[in-house]
Amino acid sequence: MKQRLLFLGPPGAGKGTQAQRLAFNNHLLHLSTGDMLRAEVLAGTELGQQAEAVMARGELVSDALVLAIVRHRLEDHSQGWLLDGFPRNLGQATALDSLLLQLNQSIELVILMELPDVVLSQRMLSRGRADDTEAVIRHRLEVYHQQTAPLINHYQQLGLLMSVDAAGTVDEVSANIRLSLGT
Ligand code: B4P
Repeated sequence: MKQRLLFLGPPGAGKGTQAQRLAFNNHLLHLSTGDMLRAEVLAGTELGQQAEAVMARGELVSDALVLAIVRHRLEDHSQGWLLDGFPRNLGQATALDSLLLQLNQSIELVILMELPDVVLSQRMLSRGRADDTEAVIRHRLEVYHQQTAPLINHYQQLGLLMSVDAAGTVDEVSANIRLSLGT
């Protein structure tokens, strides 16, 4: 089993859902930038206050803020990890590459979860998180296609990308991932 993985894909594809399972079953550190940002918001920290309005609009929190959180967690952890929802643009991907170089680590696999926009919207609407209104969902999908989707090509060129069909039940998608990983 690979030890250093990224989960890439549009909002609502189930990255968080699947990353949590895979990390738990394989004793990997699960780092979700979305969860970490929501925890900061809940705790009312300065960082959380800065992130709250940006998340509510369906936009990306600043690279510097997100990087600070990830750096802190990776520096303290020398074993396997699974990054979920990070990087989300080319700037974050480049920053991650240099951080990993400093830590003498490298990405072993990028799992891309693929699902049509219409299904993504339905999933997010039924999830009902504060940032899951119709207008915000539409904007998050636009931001994904503009800023995050270029990472697909980036990791494909590096020979790290593995695509997985994210349609079906949670168990079916988990099975797709396990099959692709050969575990
Ligand atoms: P995230 O927390 O990363 O959330 P997400 O992309 O919306 O959802 P995910 O793909 O994880 O789907 P989930 O498992 O919940 O981001 C939230 C916000 O944080 C961003 O918009 C941004 O503002 C900010 N942010 C995060 N990272 C950032 C970064 N690096 N840089 C800048 N800003 C950042 O699944 C969705 C729903 O579908 C759930 O209800 C789930 O139960 C359901 N579901 C899952 N799998 C299913 C299945 N197979 N069938 C049916 N339902 C399913």
